[in-house]
Amino acid sequence: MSNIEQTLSIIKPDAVERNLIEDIKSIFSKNNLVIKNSKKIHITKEEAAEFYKVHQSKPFYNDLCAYLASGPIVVMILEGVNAITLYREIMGATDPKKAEKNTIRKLFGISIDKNSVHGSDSTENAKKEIEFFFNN
Ligand code: IDP
Ligand code: MG
Repeated sequence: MSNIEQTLSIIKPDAVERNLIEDIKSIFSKNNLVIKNSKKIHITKEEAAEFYKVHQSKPFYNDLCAYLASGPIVVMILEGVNAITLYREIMGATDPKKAEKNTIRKLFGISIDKNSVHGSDSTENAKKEIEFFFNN
């Protein structure tokens, strides 16, 4: 039985700034991930802090929140078979240097913080993150 899931994707400021939106979207479509909803927004540091709350104890939390709020981002709901795991795979490792060949982060990521994309890591977080950006 196929397991259709939804996950949240963010194209982060470094990738929006370098006009990589269409290149990244084409990787989604090649992998049968359908964009169900999409918006380009510029969030505040407070909103970023709320979104990344799970990381509040990490040493990089402040910089991470400032970074996500530093410019426009594109938030999207992606849908497809096993979308959560599939999207994590095509994104690649958090650190672009460690990401597999042809993953989005390997192709486009600049550094561990400017790694071009976000993707939900579990069913529970996908639901929460989609609600955060789209159900209010
Ligand atoms: P993920 O995005 O691959 O799920 P997480 O561990 O959830 O990685 O971290 C969230 C984001 O925080 C990463 O995408 C990256 O931008 C940033 N980040 C993670 N680890 C570090 C670090 O060691 N230094 C700086 N930024 C980091
Ligand atoms: Mg994460």
